[in-house]
Amino acid sequence: MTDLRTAALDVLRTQTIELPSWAFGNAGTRFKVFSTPGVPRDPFEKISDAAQVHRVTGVAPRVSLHIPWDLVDDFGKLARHAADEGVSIGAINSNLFQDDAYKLGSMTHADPAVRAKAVAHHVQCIDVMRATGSTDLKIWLPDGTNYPGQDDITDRQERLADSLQQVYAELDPGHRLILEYKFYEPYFYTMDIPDWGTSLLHCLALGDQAKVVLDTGHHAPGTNIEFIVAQLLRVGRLGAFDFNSRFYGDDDLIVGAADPFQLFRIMNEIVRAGALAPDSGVNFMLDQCHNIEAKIPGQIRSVMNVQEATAKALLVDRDALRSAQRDGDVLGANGALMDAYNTDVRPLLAELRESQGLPADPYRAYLSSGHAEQAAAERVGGQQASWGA
Ligand code: PSV
Ligand code: MN
Ligand code: MN
Repeated sequence: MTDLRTAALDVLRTQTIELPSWAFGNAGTRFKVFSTPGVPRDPFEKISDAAQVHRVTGVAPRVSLHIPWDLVDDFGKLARHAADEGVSIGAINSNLFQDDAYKLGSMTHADPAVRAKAVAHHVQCIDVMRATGSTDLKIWLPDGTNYPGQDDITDRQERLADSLQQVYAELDPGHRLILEYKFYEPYFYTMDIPDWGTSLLHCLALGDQAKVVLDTGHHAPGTNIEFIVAQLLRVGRLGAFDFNSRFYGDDDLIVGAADPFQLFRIMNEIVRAGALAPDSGVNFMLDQCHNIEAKIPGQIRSVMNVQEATAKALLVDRDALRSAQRDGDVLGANGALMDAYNTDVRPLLAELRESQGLPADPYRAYLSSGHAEQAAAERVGGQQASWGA
């Protein structure tokens, strides 16, 4: 156990988690967006708030941007601001879901002029990557249809493949195109990238710089997500996670809140494959909205939940697990996993943080820092982020 603990601490020291800029603005559902005092008024303040999370956790050094939500005149200045705050710019998310032209599709649209507009938006995003030092272009394709017969399923795939190819051709050598899937919403009959298989097929056709993004909220209830993780890791195509949790649909709740055991099972596959290392090519991102809870503490809690699931996965006695599996010892093998899952890892994580000069409890440290009160006093008219933006 001591060796496992020491080895776990060594790996945990290298873990990083990327935060979404949109988690710091006001968010809501299509029914209501609640506003919170002190929310950021612009992308610069979103980055400053993300930096607060990094300051107390030490493991959240990057911030994903969403374009055009985070559009600024000078992206070099935004990147410098991030650096001054001790963080950097992570994935650049494109946005194909808030434009009237895309009602019947964007990259899949029957009209070549609409497809060209969608491709041009990605060229703009790649320019943002160049200006900010970002390496990941993240595409979630909201295209789909609502009624059988509305459009030709295969033609839409061909048009999508062509549009993606045009975007891919614009990437620089160090860039990646990471492609997300989602089984429903905003369309309800077909989505053009509904599942990991479709995303993977497009990535394989594009080339080595294309990888799949797995958003934990984007599957049918009951889907075995860790199986998908294992499969994508096998073929070197798991590019990133969008972590969140869900009870029903794409709820975007705090990761690990609804089903901490699922998060542990996912991280167990990651650890098994050695995919936690910073050079593994897997970007651990959050994609969440804090509709009713405080935003910075919500992100801190999310980061801590990922750390806890990771620590538990690192405590799995792999030798005992392997030998039980080899012996066909069903309950012994399951027990090896459950022993790790049932371990209280909070003391281990407190030890880790203190050894790095960080607060043992980042959540409490932030609450007592006075930052929230100060932001509420200084900022008036916070920006509405996410769906209503
Ligand atoms: C879509 O549901 C999604 O998961 C994509 O990643 C979007 O870009 C993001 O949510 C916005 O919150
Ligand atoms: Mn997502
Ligand atoms: Mn989503």
